[in-house]
Amino acid sequence: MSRFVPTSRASLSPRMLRCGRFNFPLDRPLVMGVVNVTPDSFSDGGFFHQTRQAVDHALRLLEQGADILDVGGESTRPGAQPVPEGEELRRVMPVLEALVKHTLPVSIDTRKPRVMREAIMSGAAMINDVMALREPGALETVANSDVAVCLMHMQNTPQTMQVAPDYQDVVSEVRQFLAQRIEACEQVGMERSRIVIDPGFGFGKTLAHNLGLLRRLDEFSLLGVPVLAGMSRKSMLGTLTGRDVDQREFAGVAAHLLAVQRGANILRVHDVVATKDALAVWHAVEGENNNEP
Ligand code: HH2
Repeated sequence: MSRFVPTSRASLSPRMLRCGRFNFPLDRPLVMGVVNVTPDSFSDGGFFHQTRQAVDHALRLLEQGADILDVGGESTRPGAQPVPEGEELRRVMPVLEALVKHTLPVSIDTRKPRVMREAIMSGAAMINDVMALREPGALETVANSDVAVCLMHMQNTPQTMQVAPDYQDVVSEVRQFLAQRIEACEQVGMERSRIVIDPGFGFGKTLAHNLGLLRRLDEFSLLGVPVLAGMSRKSMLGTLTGRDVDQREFAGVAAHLLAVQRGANILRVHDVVATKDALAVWHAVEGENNNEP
């Protein structure tokens, strides 16, 4: 396969992600390991609910090769009930504090400005927001810091998003939304080198919408910031394979490799070992330093 990159695309390709005191080169896909400190997450709810278990799990994911950890204290699965601010802080802050002591890059998965603020003060490197900083005060909170942000698209709220997802053209509507959120960030002074976008697989989308987004994921790279893809263990994989949530690892690897082929820069996954192995093969064939005879 040709390794020629058209000039317009090459000049748009982000080279570096700035996350507080961490800088990630984007010359290979990064792996974000999921750490849910919740009793009710769809994928691993209750497994890592206590601080000690969550920290051990996070350290294990790092040993397995995760580049960044995404710690969340509120499930956003379809129909999930919102968690009060105090309870979310009680879940995530001790885990964050334990991890930053080891100088580890931690993302906090939250939509609440107060949780963002406290996390940033305690050394989080990134805020991952399924609301794309639309809650009042969220944009300013992140702008007044040096952390990175992941802006995710969601139609409606977790309570209602899967009732009747509706788009004329899912790819252009999601892309337009993300372009507007990038612009909102830039207007309050955030540099693009701190911004990541995510089409939000499963967040107000049918299977056909999810597949359309994956098929045309390369169109999101044209926005000029890194693209994150998160399909790990999601119901789209269950529908395609007929498998339960704890048996979707192989399907997840396939989906995420397809995303990388279409330009994804960050993969948000539960199964780090399998993802890293797949990326090692991908990199040997497609990476910049392959040993082409
Ligand atoms: N998916 C989930 C949660 N946060 N953040 C981003 N940026 N992209 C995603 O696709 C995404 C996300 C849902 O997965 P999980 O955390 O395993 O489940 P739950 O929300 O039930 O805790």
